Amino acid sequence: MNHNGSRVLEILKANLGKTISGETISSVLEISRSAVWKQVKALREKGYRISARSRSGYCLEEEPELLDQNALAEMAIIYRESVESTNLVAHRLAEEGAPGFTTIIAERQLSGRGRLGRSWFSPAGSGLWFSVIFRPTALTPAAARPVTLVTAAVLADYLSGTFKLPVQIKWPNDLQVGGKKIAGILTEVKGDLDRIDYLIIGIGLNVNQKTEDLSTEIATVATSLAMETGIKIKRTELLINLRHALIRAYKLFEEEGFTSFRQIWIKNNITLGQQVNISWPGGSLTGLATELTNDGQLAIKDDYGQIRLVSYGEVS
Ligand code: BT5
Repeated sequence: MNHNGSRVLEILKANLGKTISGETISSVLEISRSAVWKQVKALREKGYRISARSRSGYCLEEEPELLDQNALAEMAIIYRESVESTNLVAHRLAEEGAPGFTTIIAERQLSGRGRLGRSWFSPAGSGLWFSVIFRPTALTPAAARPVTLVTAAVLADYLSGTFKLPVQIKWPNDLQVGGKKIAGILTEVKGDLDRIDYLIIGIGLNVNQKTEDLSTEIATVATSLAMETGIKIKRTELLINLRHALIRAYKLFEEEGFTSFRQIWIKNNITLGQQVNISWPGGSLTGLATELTNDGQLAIKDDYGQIRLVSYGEVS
């Protein structure tokens, strides 16, 4: 943050919850009103919740809950204030030789990625946008496939237990509460058909967003932990705990396979037993989702009573 930025912030903090005019700030700091506005915009991008009213002025509504860089450094988690996508940074680090379980978190992503070229909204000050590098040594690409389901199972189990929320998995990688998306997973792989070089597991979890923070595109389909629990959550602590749970899970998955996670996935899912339509680039299928196989495929009983296995796609 530049000098003017920290001075504007200082004044807003000293007046927490109160509106102070742009004119006052500008005369105290001896900078122009447009310079004040510029700093306010920059602070907002960092995650400070500052309201602006055209006649009366600016108000820092509450102390922001920003990621604690020192605590993250102590846990060897790589922090960036703003990146295009943590998955992209993770790819770069992995190419440079970063060890397995290297984790990168950003306060904000400028072009957060979903699957199939979709985008992931990642504003500052509200979510956990992070990626973990996983370097399995004993897994073939085929055997590693369920890693996204393992991630979903661990997240659902951890979040339901910790926040007493019905966090449910929609096959394969959506986490929802009450039918609204709270988290998504994007797994990317580098390797060839026989061998994995590394996997990047990217997780986006909405934490402290309020209803008014959700951009219009996702306002009706998304939710956050704070919206569901009514409490403001310490993201740094949540990240450290989640990462711990995930790393333990990846080690176990590599040693023992998908079986124990399959049970957890099944316990927390909303897809099995439903009539579903699954689509993927180039095809689609309608039927009853009857089972999750040992290797993470979804078994669909189609209208002719035939069982078909699907390992990738979109459920509706
Ligand atoms: C996903 O894709 O759900 C995977 C999202 C992974 C995001 C993480 S953040 C850290 C890492 N770095 C990245 O660049 N990405 C990963 P998909 O199933 O394709 O869902 C995308 C759809 O979810 C969008 O088209 C929107 O409808 C919706 N969406 C976008 N942002 C959202 C948000 N913040 N909360 C809820 N839904 C959202």
